[in-house]
Parts: sequence; C-alpha cells; structure tokens
Amino acid sequence: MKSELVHLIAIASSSAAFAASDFDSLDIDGSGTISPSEAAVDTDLMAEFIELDTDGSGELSKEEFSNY
Ligand SMILES: [Ca+2]
Repeated sequence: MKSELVHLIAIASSSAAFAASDFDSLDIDGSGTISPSEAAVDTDLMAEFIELDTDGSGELSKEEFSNY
C-alpha cells in the first residue's frame, strides 16, 4: 500500500525531476484520477494512456492504472 508519506514526498518533489510510477505519486492534485498532464511526467505511461483509459473518460482511475 502507498503511504501518505510517499504522497507528500511526491508533492514536495519537482514534477520534472520526480520519475513517479505509482498512482498516489502521479495523482499530484489528489483528485483520485490521473489526468494527461499528471501522466506527462512518465513518458511510458503517457504512451499507454489512451489504451489504459478503457472507459474513455480522459483520465485514469486507480483501477485503470492498475493495468499499467
Ligand atoms: Ca489527479
């Protein structure tokens, strides 16, 4: 499980320098979904974003991200 501490570190870190690959770190604004701009810090994730967004919402839910 992702700790709250990991989330806080993600917020404190520069998004440009932080190569995040777990949901809570990528969800910078804590909305519960990963938007394209949040996914942009991870180029591999960005490349698969459309495929992962199975419901076509334009954002990745935690369930959708679990397939990454
Ligand atoms: Ca978000």
